[in-house]
Amino acid sequence: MPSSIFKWISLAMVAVFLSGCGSLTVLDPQGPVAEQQSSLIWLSIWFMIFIVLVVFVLLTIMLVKYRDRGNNDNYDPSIEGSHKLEFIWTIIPIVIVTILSIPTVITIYSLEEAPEIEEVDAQQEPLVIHATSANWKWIFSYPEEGIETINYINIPVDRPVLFKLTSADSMASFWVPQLGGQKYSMSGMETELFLAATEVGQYEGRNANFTGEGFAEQRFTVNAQTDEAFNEWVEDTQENAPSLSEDEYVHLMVPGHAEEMTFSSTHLEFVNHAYDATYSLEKRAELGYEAHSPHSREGKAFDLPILSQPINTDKTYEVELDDE
Ligand SMILES: [Cu+2]
Repeated sequence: MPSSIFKWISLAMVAVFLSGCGSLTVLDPQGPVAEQQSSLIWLSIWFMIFIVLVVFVLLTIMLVKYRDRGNNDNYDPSIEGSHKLEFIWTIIPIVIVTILSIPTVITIYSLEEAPEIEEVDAQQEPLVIHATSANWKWIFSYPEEGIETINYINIPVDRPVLFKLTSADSMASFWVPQLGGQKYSMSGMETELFLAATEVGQYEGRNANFTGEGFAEQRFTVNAQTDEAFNEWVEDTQENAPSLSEDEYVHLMVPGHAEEMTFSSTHLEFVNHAYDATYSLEKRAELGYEAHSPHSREGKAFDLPILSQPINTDKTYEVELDDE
């Protein structure tokens, strides 16, 4: 019975779409940047649904009205040189693209500015956080506060955050779906991204650009907190967290994962990867680490380290190389 098979397939598809993906976080914005992006997505979707509907209605009319009725004596299929028709099918796509591009361009330009937060009376200066990607972890520096975190950030709500993105090695993509994004981070340069959260909560962030073996776990947590909680955390970190030595920092340059860490100083004191694209490669070489082909028949050359606080600087990175 084809119809009952069709019914079961549809049901299975609904189940997959509802369960597998979890919630569509992109369409659940928790800040002004993500809100602008999600309204642009919805605007485009509704406009395109409208176009698809018009096309299908016209298709149905054409199929019914001009169907073969058996009296085709006067039918001449060769129409040529109709300026009217050519004008119509040229102008319609131009109008569609124009309607889609105007709000898109306006949104793109407005995302380059610090977002305005409607809930507050006085706009605060953006909080600056340097976000550095390194295979396969995220390093965050708060230069004004003089603190650094690995794989998580705390931010105050209702205040714009200016992320200065760069990478210690591979190009990565900084993405916090519920707050907005994404934007690429590249070594030897700096890209800027404004985000803001208007609701207290925990948001998932991740690398959205495939960078090999450990990519899937290159995630971080964004904790949006009240002003008081954030300031308390900053003070507590400045007083109680250990400082980050360069010796410890270079171990973060070795590909591998890291647990959440907190420091009372930043790596910007010894390197800013936006101005030094080869730092991580030099430091890896000093530690004895060499890149190994993931396609090697020998399997993994070494186990990826999982660094935790305090970083084990005794760890050596012995690498077995292929014979060839
Ligand atoms: Cu894709």
